[in-house]
Amino acid sequence: MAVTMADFRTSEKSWWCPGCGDFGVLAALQKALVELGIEPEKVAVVSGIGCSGKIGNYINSYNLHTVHGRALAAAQGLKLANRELTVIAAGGDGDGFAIGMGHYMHALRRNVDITYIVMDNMIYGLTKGQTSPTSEHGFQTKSTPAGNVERTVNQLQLAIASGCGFVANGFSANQKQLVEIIKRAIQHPGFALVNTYSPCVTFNKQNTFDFFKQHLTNLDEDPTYDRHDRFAAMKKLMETEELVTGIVYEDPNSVRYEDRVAGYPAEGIVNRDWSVDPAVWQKLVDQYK
Ligand SMILES: Cc1ncc(C[n+]2csc(CCOP(=O)(O)OP(=O)(O)O)c2C)c(N)n1
Ligand code: SF4
Repeated sequence: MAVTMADFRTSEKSWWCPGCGDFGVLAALQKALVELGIEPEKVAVVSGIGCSGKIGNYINSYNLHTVHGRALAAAQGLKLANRELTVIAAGGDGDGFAIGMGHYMHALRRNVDITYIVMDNMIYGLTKGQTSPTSEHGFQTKSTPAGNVERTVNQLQLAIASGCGFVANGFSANQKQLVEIIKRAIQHPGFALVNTYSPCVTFNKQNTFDFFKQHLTNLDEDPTYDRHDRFAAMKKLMETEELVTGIVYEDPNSVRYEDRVAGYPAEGIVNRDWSVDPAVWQKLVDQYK
């Protein structure tokens, strides 16, 4: 029987503030999975810590809520052991580009076949509004009353520079486009980054839904834009200060980590026979008596 949106809903009451951009990202992910016809028991969502990290609670699938900044490490391991699962890593800009930055860099170059959805609100939501690595230069918060003195992380440029074969940017208010982006990201062979502008309506009064509506350039509206051209993608990101939506770069020749490791079992480690001969097991146990 075909999967429906109801299959991916949970009974958990949402913790998010009314109007939070993360609702749109959750709905887009559920819709993308439905449209791809993937069953809930074939999906694992691995999230980090933050308001965004709660996404796993609201989607009926396998869920792993990891510690801060470690979603990618856990998600890659999970995928390598369970090759038949669709693995989605998810979290915030703070989770991914501050404490998780080391893992982000290496996941980009490793190219394990997972989809990474970042709910980018340019602030730390859960801890009540401090600057994050994507906060604008000069952005005032309670902890930076004189304005953010640090420069922002260009996470999309970093992704392309590090060899990522699928780089997209969504906007949680543009459901139609976000669903298409996530579907394509899941189908992409290798690591797929879906950064998504997902406004925090409670703590970020600068980068609001209206701000993004006014400033975003939609790449789908430019028929001349070639998403397979890595240099053009980089140029576009620099010109727009990463305020774009759509698939920014897609490598048609991406080869997954799994396919670059000689002899890597196609069926996944979890499917191997792990049973142990009772006599061998007893011998092992006896060694520790
Ligand atoms: C090791 C560790 N350091 C710090 C924290 C505190 N902390 C929790 S969530 C968070 C940042 C959340 O911001 P972001 O990832 O942007 O997610 P959002 O809440 O905005 O969705 C921080 C610093 C923590 N939980 N664990
Ligand atoms: S604090 Fe911000 S990011 Fe967190 S749930 Fe509320 S609106 Fe969303």
